[in-house]
Amino acid sequence: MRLMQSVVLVAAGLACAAAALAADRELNVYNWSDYIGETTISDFEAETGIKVRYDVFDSNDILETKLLAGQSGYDVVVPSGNFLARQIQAGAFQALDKSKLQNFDNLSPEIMADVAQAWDPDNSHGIVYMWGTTGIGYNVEKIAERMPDAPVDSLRMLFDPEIVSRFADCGIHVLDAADEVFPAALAYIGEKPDSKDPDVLRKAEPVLMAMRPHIAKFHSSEYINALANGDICLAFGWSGDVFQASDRAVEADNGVEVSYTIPEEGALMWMDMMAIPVDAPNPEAAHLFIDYIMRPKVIAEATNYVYYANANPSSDSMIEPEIREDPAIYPTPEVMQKLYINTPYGRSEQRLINRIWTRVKTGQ
Ligand code: N2P
Repeated sequence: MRLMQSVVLVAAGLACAAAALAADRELNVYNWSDYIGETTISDFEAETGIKVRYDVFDSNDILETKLLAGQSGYDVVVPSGNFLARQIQAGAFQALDKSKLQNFDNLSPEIMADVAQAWDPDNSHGIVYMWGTTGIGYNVEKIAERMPDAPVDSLRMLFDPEIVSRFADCGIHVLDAADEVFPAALAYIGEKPDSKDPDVLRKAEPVLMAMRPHIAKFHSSEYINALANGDICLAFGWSGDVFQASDRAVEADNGVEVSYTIPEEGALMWMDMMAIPVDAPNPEAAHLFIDYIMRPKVIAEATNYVYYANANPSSDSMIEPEIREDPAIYPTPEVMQKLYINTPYGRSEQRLINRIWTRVKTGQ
């Protein structure tokens, strides 16, 4: 009898150890869609033997809902800086163990200092994965047909009803990201884009409502294929996504030409940060992955594939010159002057934004 019991106990112990080992060899990553190199994940798996479960989202709000509910099951997540800041406050992340991040010093000290100042004091919770701008993507031919002198590098394309109405028939998408569209509407009327003043925030509503009847869809990822296929002619979207649309059209050889501009009134410069949830099942593998991402070759390949800038100057020499030298991807100091960042809304401001945004999207 005793012998039987010990056999059962030993067997159970072995099963537990095997399960723990399997968990050690698994990594759960939650990243933006269309936002990683072609072989980044498979290369990491081949090198480490760690199996990656890779899920995607297209909205900070969706990521935030999962994170704040807890037990997301993810080891690595990628919120934008403004969301990271308030999620740190909410205790959603563990501090990074820098002793496990040998490649941390590859990151630009200037960019990391900006990040520390704006969102993540001491850079204790996140590393910059990639960054970009929010601007205007358009179908060159369809816009020119409808308005030969269209102000393609101005927010008037979206917020001037006389102008935006001319493109409604060929299809317009706008990001479903209130924290990016409100600052743009405020920039358009000459207000501070990152304003937290409720009276100023309310001024965005009529601007957005005037645009609303002409918008086919508020969505944050469908516009890539829609632009590439010629199904829409205008999008308020993310820089690299628009370049990917242009690339897909070239590959399809369908005669569609897609272009991107940073509006002259200013544009949001956002940064997406890799961080480790406080309840991550496998923080060890998360650190391995984040360190791997900061290798110059790995991040250069990702930048080359998705057309987003990274914060790792040691990767510069491996980036395609057409990307590294494009001021819409790596802005020159002159373009940089036009860019602004955003910081988190407080609770009551967020409620106000949500209410207005729902009205805008439903058109009521
Ligand atoms: C990638 C989207 C870029 C992230 N499809 C925007 N923060």
